[in-house]
Amino acid sequence: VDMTTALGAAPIPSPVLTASGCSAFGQELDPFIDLTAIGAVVTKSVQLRARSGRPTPRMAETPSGMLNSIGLQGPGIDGLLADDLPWLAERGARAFVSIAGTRVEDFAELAQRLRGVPGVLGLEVNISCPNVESRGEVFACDPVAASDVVAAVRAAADPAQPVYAKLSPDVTDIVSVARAVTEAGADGLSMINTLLGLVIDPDTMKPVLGGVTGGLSGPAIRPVALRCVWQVHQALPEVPILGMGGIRDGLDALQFVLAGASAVSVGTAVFNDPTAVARVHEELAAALAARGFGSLREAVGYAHR
Ligand code: RRO
Repeated sequence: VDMTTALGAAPIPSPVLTASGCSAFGQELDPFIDLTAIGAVVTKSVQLRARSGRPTPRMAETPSGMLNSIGLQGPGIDGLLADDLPWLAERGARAFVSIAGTRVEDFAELAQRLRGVPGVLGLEVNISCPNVESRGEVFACDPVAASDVVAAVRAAADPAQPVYAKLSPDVTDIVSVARAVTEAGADGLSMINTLLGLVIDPDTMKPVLGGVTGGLSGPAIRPVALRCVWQVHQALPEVPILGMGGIRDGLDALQFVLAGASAVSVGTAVFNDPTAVARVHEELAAALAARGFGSLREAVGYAHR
């Protein structure tokens, strides 16, 4: 099965990528998988300045998924450019860099700083982190605010680097957000970020997370993510979709492809299995072959036809 796909114009040998936030900058997975064989390492969202994030505890497991309130912990763009991106480039791994900010200008400056950086395949514009200081900072919850960020990033970014907008499931109509950011210049869409949730400890009778609410990931959100991919592909069939949300095996990934995703990210599943990204690639290839597909491309959106 021909598993090649593309993010924008850039061809990649595998449609299976890491998901932002779950494998840092790839270093943690390097002992377990060949980072050059996966589609790309999607990095943890980077901001202009280094941040320590929200108070701990900031991860909580539930029977159906994981809740996090990390709060954008990270090295900042200077650290990313000095250490993490050279580390990936030296190994020949492709980086899809997630960028985040609180102002439109922050996003534009980050895109500017990443122009022409070796190994940087493209940008994932994180306008949907649920763990920000105010809901007003979740640009993806408002089509106009979301488009302003995407337009600024597209204008500032390297023309050779595709710009994907990462959308939030916490909206009433994800298709209108998808349409707005696409019209603003997004080359593709990443769906979905985590779903806003809460866990209370019955013993302490208080919220488990230091940040109170958090983003829910893992199997619990898979049908929500799949529904988002389906609705957006139905409305905007020409727009490439990087699908994510609870994918842990090849048949999960297959569902996202059939719904319209031309690539997928594996996030929470790596915590149980650090080989998950490579394993999902093999299982997806086998699942496509077993269903008579000669290539991944033939299967993208098949469930709509
Ligand atoms: O760092 C986080 O708290 C975080 C981010 Br930036 C995000 O986009 N999604 C998420 O679940 N957590």
